[in-house]
Amino acid sequence: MADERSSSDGDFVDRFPNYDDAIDVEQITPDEASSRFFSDFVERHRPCVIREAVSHWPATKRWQPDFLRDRVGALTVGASGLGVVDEPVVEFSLARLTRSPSHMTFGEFLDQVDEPSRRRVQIYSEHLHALEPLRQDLGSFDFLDRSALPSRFYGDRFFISKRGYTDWHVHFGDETLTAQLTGRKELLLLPPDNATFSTMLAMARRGVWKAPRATWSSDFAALIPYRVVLEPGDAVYIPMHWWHAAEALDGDLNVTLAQVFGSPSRWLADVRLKNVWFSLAQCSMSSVSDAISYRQVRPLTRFARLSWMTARGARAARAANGLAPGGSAYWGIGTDRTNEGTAHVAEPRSPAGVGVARR
Ligand SMILES: O=C(O)CCC(=O)C(=O)O
Ligand SMILES: [Fe+2]
Repeated sequence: MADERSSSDGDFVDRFPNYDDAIDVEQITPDEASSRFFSDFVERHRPCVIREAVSHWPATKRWQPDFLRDRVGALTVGASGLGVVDEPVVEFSLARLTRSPSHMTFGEFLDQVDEPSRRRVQIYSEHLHALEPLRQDLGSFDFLDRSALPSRFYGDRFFISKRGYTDWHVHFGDETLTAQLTGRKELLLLPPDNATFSTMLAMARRGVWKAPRATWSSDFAALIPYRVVLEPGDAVYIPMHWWHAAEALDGDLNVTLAQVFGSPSRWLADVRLKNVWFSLAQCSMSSVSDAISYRQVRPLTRFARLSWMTARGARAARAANGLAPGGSAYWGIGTDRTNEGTAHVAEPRSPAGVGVARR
């Protein structure tokens, strides 16, 4: 079942239960996406991979080490709340907001990618402007007007690495289109049923990648993942509430750009609805920082404290990290949308387009 064209050389994803029986994520062409993306996937909460969705973006051809070194090698990457790390990362983890940065130039980062003794190195940016000089190398999705659908939590996220691994997590408030620009990336996904959610919640608290096989519960061992390998130019739709993990393959430079968009599913994250079992309380128990992803939900009194904590976390991180010297590139700890004062304030959203209902 697993995609024949690409065997994994991953350190992590292929250790997941039932990896060999993984179910292929359904694949469609960009043309098919124009007519089917919303009706067959978004509205049904089904992931899909749109092959060659962004292969017209110049980045998918140009963003190789020599080109990047030449164009942005001198950029200082305040290498993020994550720092330049060689451990797996967990998206939305509070740790990345508070860890001290290790500034380096992008060129120095590329040196580390080249360094054979360094198996894994990764940086993460929630700021599209981080690679501002190369912005013209990015484009849009033919089948989705993102401008009509204002982004929510961390609208644009770069994952740049050698063998980078993002541990299992779930997006509570966002739909994501994750586009592969350089190198291959393997993703596993799990559907959003109750059994999966409670099993994964327990595991993710500790870090799924850290759990030795001997400690797996029978519920965890029974999970069967969906799997996809992205080639440069492909994009995968990760529906809200689908747990996922991602690993960069092959040991070369790997660049992924994840972008979010709105959809009718957003009401599923609205904790004001009594029957929403993905409650903020449940979410906050998994990790306080997960609650950040709720900041577009109108603040409720009983959640004010949590919001305040996350706003404070963001402030502390900004103070600890400062802006990268010599530019506005601001790596790893957020976009202007995470600045203090806005972290817990929900902006009224303008009406969404593309057949998207507004609550
Ligand atoms: O590319 C990665 O490492 C993580 C991707 C991801 O989690 C996302 O796009 O939401
Ligand atoms: Fe994610």
